[in-house]
Amino acid sequence: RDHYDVKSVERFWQERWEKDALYRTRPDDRQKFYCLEQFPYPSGHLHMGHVRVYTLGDVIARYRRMRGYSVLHPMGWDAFGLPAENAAIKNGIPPKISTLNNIDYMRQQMRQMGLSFDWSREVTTCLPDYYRFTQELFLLFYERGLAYQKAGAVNWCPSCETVLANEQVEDGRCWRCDSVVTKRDLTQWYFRITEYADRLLEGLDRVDWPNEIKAQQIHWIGKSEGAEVHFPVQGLDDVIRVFTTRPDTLYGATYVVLAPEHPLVEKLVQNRPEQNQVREFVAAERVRSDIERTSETTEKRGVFTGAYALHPLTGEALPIWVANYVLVDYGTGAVMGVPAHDVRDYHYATKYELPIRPVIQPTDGQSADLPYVEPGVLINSGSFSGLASTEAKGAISRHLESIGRGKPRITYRMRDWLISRQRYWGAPIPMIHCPHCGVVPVPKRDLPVLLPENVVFTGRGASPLAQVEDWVNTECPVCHGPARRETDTMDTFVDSSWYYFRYTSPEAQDRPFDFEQANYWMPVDEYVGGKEHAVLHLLYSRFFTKVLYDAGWVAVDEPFKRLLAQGMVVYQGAKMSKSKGNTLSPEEILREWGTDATRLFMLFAAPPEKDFEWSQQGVEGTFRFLQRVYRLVTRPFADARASSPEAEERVQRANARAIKKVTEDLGDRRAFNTAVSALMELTNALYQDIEQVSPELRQHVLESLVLLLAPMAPHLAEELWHHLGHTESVHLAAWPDYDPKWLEERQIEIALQVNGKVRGRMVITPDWDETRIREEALQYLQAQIEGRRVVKTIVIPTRLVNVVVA
Ligand code: ANZ
Ligand code: ZN
Repeated sequence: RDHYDVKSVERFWQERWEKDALYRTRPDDRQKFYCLEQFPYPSGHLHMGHVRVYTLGDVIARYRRMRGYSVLHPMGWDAFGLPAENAAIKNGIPPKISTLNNIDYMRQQMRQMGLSFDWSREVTTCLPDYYRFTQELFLLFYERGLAYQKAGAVNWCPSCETVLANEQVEDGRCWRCDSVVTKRDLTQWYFRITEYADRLLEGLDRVDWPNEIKAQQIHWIGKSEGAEVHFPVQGLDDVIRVFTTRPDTLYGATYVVLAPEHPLVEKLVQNRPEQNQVREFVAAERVRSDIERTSETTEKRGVFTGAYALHPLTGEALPIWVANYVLVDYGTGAVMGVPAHDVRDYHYATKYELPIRPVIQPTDGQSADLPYVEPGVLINSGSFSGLASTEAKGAISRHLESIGRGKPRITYRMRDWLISRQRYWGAPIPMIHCPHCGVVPVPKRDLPVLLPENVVFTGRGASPLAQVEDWVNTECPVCHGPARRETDTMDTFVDSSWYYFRYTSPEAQDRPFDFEQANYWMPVDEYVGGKEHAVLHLLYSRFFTKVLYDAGWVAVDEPFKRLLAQGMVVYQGAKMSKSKGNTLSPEEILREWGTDATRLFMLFAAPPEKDFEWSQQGVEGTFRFLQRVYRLVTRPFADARASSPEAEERVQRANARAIKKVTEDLGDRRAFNTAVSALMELTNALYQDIEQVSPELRQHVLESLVLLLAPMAPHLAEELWHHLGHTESVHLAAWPDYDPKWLEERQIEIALQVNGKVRGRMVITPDWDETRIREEALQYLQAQIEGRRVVKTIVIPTRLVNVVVA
């Protein structure tokens, strides 16, 4: 046969691998390697992005297994979340049923891809045997003072009908549905991630991640060093505390601004003529989204409160304003206006005719255009005049501290993680509200707090759980009086913050995971996933791991040692999406080309971190390549022919080169695309010379071709491995090795003759074949044979070329 039947070969081996439980893992005394791909949300079908991530992870896992590592390569389902609940509102199918159906279908698709997962470790976050531990972890956070309830303005997605964490608001829009996010006042549960801000920054130095993602996390955490300055309110006991990164500009402050939501606003305006105007302004601004309020193009608006604050060093009375450009949840929610040196303040002061007072001058003494935002030398700043602004920052902060009117302060942009959701399909927050005892945790022995199933999905108002009376009404675990359950569920990002621990011991019953197993397998050595989770999942998981480390549960405080952030799958130049009508169905592609050709093309067409463009010709090309490999290995050989030492040397060299290249590319370089090219070169080289090598060498190099192919085209490799006479799986075989002598460049000088007379010499290396030697020699001798007819060219590869001319 010159064409192998892809479908039946692939199906045959998939069934066999499953039957033999080939990818089951147990800790042993080999070096471990934990290879993980982000688990999918069970939407119903795999998309091409999934096919790409799981292919990349699978290649890495298979390669490490063959290198002799004990490899953990698990898969599971991030199975809670809004889409299943929205579907229930639309079609009445309970989220649990639709989710489990989707999982069955997608698991089947993954099996068809021949992925080397250890399915005995499958984890499903929406099942009670998982979410009881999500709840237990919530209780751990609560015990450690890291879970708390707080009232305040929160992000609200009007279309998802739930609150969102700050990380889930992208440019003022909901990460899930793109609606503009508004604000609501609610009491919600938070995780105190801000307590870990510095450690989340520091830990980035110890992980091998793309700089781009590290930079996004650093920016998100947003550490800002400066000072808090206290401005006493004239006539009241209150003090306005402002946060500034430029205490050196303090003498240039000409007014003070509060955020519309600042708690002092109401008190300041009481019984003043300005009160109604201020209240109207505040009410109007509060309903605006942050995106509207802070966008560059939004006009800076504000109102005077009628009240004054006293400058902490000069005692001057400065007007207090309320303005839209000050955010309540950054710094202290109040700023000092320094129009001469801050762009926003400059526009604001110009608009409302507030004084502009320069206090920083360029070091060259030249006068600068305002606003002048660079560092310089202080002027008009009392005894601090003449100091450089960098020194003045510290000097003024220290002085403020010594007189009790301020102190150095660090502010972070990151906020605590808001984890309550007013939705059904998530892990219930295991807390009870008792009229006598207050908020009481559900005792561990009462976990899980099961999701009730008799629920009406309306999609309106509070959590659907609030309407299930016999679920909500419960007994207080402390006083045994009547009490009510918390009806919010947890953000699904809580579920995915610890699933990689669960994989290490999915059967653990008395705690979320077995500490010993976790310590054997963690950290994840290679994590493959998308860039879109840079400040969501990847930040939350690092936070969780640090908390577990502090609790003494695990020995690592960074979960993912190495991160491979794969690019997108594009088709006709655009990111694939349903709305663009340019989606590809993995089902059809896999049916038409088979798994191996699809995998190989994805690996070949682009380095993993770059976008990958799907093309029909591309996959056809890899399909043909695999057929060519099949024919090469399975063709009958006539052993009678004499072997040629030159051909054998070329084959040895081609083999050694390919092994070296593929080993490097599948290892630390992760350059799968060039690994595929190396296999193509080896295949070509073998086609040239395979007939002229000894049967032993032939068997040896065909085996190494098949071994190198195994991580990338696992089915064909398995088929060919058995064809070559093996009975064990190629995926348990050892990675091929080579003798480095075959990589040494050996140079040979050969004589160039015209009609038997030596006319020159040429240096070649042993990998040159006859065609190349002939062509280069003719080139070299061009002048000597010019104008004469070449009758024939005799090539003796190790010695000479003789050109016979008429
Ligand atoms: C006075 C000043 C003078 C400022 C100057 C800047 C330049 P980053 O780097 O982002 O931390 N600010 C403080 N809290 C704010 C809030 N809640 N909403 C809006 N703006 C706020 O920026 C810190 C600076 O942003 C602070 O320093 C403050 O303005 C402003 F020549 O104080 B500055
Ligand atoms: Zn009670």
